[in-house]
Amino acid sequence: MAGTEVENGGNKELKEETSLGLTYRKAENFDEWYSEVVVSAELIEHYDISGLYILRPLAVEIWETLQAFFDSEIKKMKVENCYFPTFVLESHLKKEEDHYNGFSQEVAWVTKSGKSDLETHLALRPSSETIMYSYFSKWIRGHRDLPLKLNQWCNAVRWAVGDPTPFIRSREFLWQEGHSAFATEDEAHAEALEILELYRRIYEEYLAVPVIKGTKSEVDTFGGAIYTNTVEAFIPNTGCGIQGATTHCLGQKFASKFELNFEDKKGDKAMVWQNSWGYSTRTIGVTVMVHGDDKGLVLPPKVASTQVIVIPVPYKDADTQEVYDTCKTTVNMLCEAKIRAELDSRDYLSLERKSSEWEMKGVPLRIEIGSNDLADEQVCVVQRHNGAKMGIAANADLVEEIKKMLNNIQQNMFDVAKRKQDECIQVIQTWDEFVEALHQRKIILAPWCDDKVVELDVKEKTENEMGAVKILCSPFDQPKLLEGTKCFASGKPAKKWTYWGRSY
Ligand code: 87F
Repeated sequence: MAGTEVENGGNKELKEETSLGLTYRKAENFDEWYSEVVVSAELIEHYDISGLYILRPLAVEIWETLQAFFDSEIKKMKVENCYFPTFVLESHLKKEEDHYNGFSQEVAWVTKSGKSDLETHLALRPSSETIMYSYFSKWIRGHRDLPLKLNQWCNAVRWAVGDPTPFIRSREFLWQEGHSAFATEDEAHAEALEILELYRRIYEEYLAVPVIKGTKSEVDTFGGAIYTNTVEAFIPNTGCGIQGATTHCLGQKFASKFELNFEDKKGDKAMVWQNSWGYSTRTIGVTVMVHGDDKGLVLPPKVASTQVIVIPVPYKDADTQEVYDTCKTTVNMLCEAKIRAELDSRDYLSLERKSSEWEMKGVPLRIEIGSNDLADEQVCVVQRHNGAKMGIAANADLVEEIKKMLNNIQQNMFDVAKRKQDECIQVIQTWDEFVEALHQRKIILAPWCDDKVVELDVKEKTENEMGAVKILCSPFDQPKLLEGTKCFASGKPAKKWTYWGRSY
């Protein structure tokens, strides 16, 4: 973008001297807006192969922050990091059929080396259950080898056809995948909940995105699992739900196929209980969708690699040196207090151009310091998330003030997102109310009979009109189900409250 010349009513003008801006508006063309933001904010660059994206430093820095948090939390739980190869033998991948059949269409294969065909085809890992568990059987002998709790930070490849979306649905993504084996079923259930709570904290405490914890319906339960827990996020603009992260209780499904047996305390032969769990760079996409606006990205302070950008505003006749010096001192003061502050010292760009660039990149706070501010002994602070602008005394309290502001922004972004999510949810009782709420792009909370056939029927009935509607999850936090409540879709007795909606 730098220095491109654009025609402007006969006058050539440098584009870099104008504000950047987006072509699309979030409220009007959400999909185009999203595609434009992720590129303009320099989170990604498009790659030569469809569905693959280059993650630029801004995206990787967010990922690293989430990674640092999660990695230290799972280490407290005695999970150990490891690394298994990317390639998996066809025979291993097909060992657990339920698992393989559900996903076989998305597996990418290596079939050649140079000019010769490979004798055995190798798949690129779409997930590592089948890669790891052959070795678990080697490492688990007796009860003393349990629990075995491993995690790996890696990429995964799922060659889906259909519309790819950066971060949300890409053919290669970064994630962590955790795989554990326990002597008892109870330990597996407990871990599945403990990890889900960490996923909630990633979304709510770091990304300021409210999520709902729940269980996936039978239709969406991972084929190799006995149940799948999820944290679901909502995108108010599209009225769509999105699976944020999952923990699967695999029961003994894989264990029986991979012969994960051990000698228990009594000396009897027993089979392990397993979980697998993961979250991916999709987290970044959800954050962009929830918080972004017409000026670009809006980053929650906790994950923003630059939290405060300091911009000198020199005037021609004024003392420029003093302005620059004050800016530098301010940046140093903030950095000493562990605030991630940076100076924008580029003297070839206007204030307007710099401001819109940092706004595009979602930097939570912008401090502008000019000669007038020096005279008034203050600095001008602009908040990215709500545009609020205010003068703050440039004294010893400045650092504390900025810290407070960053904390407030983090909380405020969550509160606003939570309010929007609440507004987006509609409680319904009947089919007519369901259809009406769907037309209003609502996420629906409805009493359900818990019958798979009914879910599939709803999916089919809604397919043409507005894109198939499915169950997002049955929330752990269940509203009271009054005696005699009927399923909105089948009229049979309702068993639980369930969230329905279109989904990414
Ligand atoms: C696509 C192709 C092949 C999802 C796939 O969720 C295999 C798979 O196994 C596949 N898509 N899955 C399920 C992944 C289950 C589980 N694995 C550990 C996770 C989290 C990390």
